[in-house]
Amino acid sequence: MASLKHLNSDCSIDEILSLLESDAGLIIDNLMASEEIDKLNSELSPYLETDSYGRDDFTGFKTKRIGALIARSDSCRKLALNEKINRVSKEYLDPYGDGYQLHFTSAVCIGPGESKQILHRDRGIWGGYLPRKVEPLMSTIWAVTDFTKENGATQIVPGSHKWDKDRLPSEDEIAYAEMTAGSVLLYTGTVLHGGGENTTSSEARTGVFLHYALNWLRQEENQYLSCPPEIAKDLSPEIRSLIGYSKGGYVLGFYSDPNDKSAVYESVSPENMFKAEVDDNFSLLPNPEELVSKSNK
Ligand SMILES: O=C(O)CCC(=O)C(=O)O
Ligand SMILES: [Fe+2]
Repeated sequence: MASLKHLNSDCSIDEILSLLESDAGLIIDNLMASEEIDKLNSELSPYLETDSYGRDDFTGFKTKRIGALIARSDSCRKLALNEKINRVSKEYLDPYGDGYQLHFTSAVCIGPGESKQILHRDRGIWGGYLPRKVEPLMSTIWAVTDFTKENGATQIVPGSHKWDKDRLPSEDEIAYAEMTAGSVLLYTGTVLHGGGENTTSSEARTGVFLHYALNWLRQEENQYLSCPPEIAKDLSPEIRSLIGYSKGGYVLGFYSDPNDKSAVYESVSPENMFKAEVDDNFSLLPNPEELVSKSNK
C-alpha cells in the first residue's frame, strides 16, 4: 500500500524539497496552531453554510467549494504567507521562472456520501500546452478538519509526476493524505491526485487549498476580481504582492491608471495603485543581453 511521508513542523526546506522531487507529495504535521484552526473555521463557516454543492462529477455532488479566501479570511492570509511554504514555493519553482504567485484559493468541504474524484494532474488547467519539463505548481491543502480515509482524505499517487502521462495507478499505488487538523499536504502540479470518497454518515472533510504557480502563467482564480483593489488596499503589501499586485519580471503585469492625465501613473508596477507617491516608474531594462537571449529561446 502506497503512503505519504510525514515531516515535523520544524523540518528543513531541503527535506521538503527532496520529498517533492522523489514523491511529489508529503505532509507536514501540525504546522497550524489549534487556536488558529478555530478562528479559520469561524471565518469560513458563514460562506460554507450557504454555499451549494457542485454540479458535476469533478466538483462533486456532495462537495462545497468557496473561493476569494484572501479577501474573506484573515487566517487564510496568514496561511498564504506562511514562511516555510513560501520558501519551498520559491525554491521549488525557481528553475522554471523568475518568481511565483498565489494562484488559487478554495475551501473544499467533502460531505458524507461523496464518491471519489477522478485522478488528475492540476497542470491540466492550462490545457496541456505546458511541456512536461516545466513544473508550474507547488500546492497546499491545509486540513481544517482531520483527514481520514473514511471522510475523504485526498488520494495521491506518490512518484506519478515521473510517469508516462497515460499510466494509471493500481489501487495499492494510491496513498491517502490522512492527517490531523492543522497539518498541511504539499503536492505538485504534475502528481496524480483527487478528492477521496467520503463513506461516513455525518462527517464532513474540509481543507483550505492555497496553490502557488509560476508568475508567468494565468492564475486559475482571478485574484484581481476575487480580491479587487477596494479590498486589497486594506491588506498588507506582502499579501497584495503575492496575489499579483506586483510585477513578474521586467514588464510583466505593469499597469497605467486610465484616469491619470499627469503621466505619473503611466506604465508602473501595481504596488503604486495603493501609494500616494510613485516609487517605481517603469523599471530600467535590467540586462538587455539577457532579455534578448531569453527572447530567442
Ligand atoms: O478535495 C480534494 O481532496 C482534492 C480536490 C482536487 O484535487 C481538485 O478539485 O482539483
Ligand atoms: Fe486537483
